Amino acid sequence: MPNVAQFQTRAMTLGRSAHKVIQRVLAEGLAADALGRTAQLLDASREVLAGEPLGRRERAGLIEVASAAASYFKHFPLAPGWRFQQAEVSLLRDGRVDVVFRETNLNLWLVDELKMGFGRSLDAAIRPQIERYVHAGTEKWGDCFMGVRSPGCAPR
Ligand SMILES: [Mn+2]
Repeated sequence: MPNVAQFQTRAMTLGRSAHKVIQRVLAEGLAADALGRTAQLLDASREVLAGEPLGRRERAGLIEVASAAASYFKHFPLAPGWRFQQAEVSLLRDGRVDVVFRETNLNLWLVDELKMGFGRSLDAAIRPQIERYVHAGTEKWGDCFMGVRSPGCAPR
């Protein structure tokens, strides 16, 4: 029976892995058809988890990561015209944002700060981080900055 610390370590590994899967699939472009998307998410999850060994219940972990990433693409699609710009962007001295998107016609910018786990976007602990990113994005892009989304990505 794993203890609480082991569960937390596993949750952090799964969260970090889901971030990487989402960033990778955004960079390569999400497959247009449902079957292609499933294969793409599972392949990316398998490759990312190869570098993040879980030690136990690896197959369950693979499905959790792929499902969390799938929930991001299902629930947080971008409007037409928006494009992935870059992952792991240093907006601040003390942190990097997970994803930056750009709308090229109007030169607009948007930041996603991904959160693993359903409902975590509403956690009070996340607010100061999001507020720092809102401030930093406004300094960098001014009126062209649309804000920060904090998508809660969970297997669901
Ligand atoms: Mn994040």
